[in-house]
Amino acid sequence: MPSTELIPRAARGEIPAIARLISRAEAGMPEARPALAEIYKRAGKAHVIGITGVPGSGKSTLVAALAARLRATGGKVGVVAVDPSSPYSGGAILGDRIRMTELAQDPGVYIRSMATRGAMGGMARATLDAVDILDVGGFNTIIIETVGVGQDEVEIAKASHTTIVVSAPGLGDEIQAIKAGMLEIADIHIVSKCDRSDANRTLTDLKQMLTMGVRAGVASEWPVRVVGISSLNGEGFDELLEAIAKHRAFFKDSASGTQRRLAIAGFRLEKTAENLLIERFQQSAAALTPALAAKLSARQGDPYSLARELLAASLA
Ligand SMILES: Nc1nc2c(ncn2[C@@H]2O[C@H](COP(=O)(O)OP(=O)(O)O)[C@@H](O)[C@H]2O)c(=O)[nH]1
Ligand SMILES: [Mg+2]
Repeated sequence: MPSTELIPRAARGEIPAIARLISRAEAGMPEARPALAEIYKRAGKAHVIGITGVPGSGKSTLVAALAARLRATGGKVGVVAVDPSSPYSGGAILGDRIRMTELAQDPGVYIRSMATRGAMGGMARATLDAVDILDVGGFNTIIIETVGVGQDEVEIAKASHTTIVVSAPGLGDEIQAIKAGMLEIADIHIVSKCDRSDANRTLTDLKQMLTMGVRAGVASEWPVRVVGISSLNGEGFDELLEAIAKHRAFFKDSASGTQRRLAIAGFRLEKTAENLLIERFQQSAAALTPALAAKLSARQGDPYSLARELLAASLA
């Protein structure tokens, strides 16, 4: 079925149509582009929450618990996981305290894992396309989970309305967010696994780190929140929901919200252009490379001038 014909079905919230559109976006199918362009025009209603943090910090468990809590408040919740190790299909998380099967059977919750191949802008482009598809499908809140290791992943989490960075006890002495440069991007910091006795230490360290940041002049209109949670026993989730609601309101009505929307649009534009550029280059390079490689190999030219030639010819 042509992608444009899937739009009305997706807009009615039909999961098979939504899933097919996301797959086509992920594959970068040129056929789907007019449909994705139309979807972009219709989207923009949902609140998008980006969640990142190092592997093992408890993101996926938290996302499942958060999705269940948000769902209980009424709206539909979509999850886009850019994390190949997400246990969403596993059935039970934390010894069945969070029943993924129950969540998975709820038509108001849709969880989708994105493949992390197709880098070079492709992943960010596809993830944000997926968010729009869910938005048009009537999902009121959309959570993007990315594993905070690569620059791209952290940037995707930043390309959301509310960015949450998760730190956990027991993963080393330091606050992990610092290493990956995630400390600055958070609107809300979460310390997960607060059922553990060493979580207090992580909370104190993180708060101290943030105070130092404020002293260094990194203050903003939004007072960054630090919330301790346990997905195991539900601790802290009321506070987390309240912080998210507050930031959502702030994002809607403030000058920094407007600025953030512009920054997201700029990021998205560049990532999409990057993706199209690389695709175009790879298509024509395949045909042009052999002749130029023969020249290079025979030392009838240097890598730089021949690369410039290749670039010029492939983008002509
Ligand atoms: N004690 C405790 N363990 C947790 C909690 N949340 C997650 N975990 C465990 O931490 C590990 C990593 O969780 P996961 O959600 O996959 O982390 P991710 O890699 O950041 O997505 C798993 O073994 C979880 O069972 C929690 O609230 N308390
Ligand atoms: Mg995960």
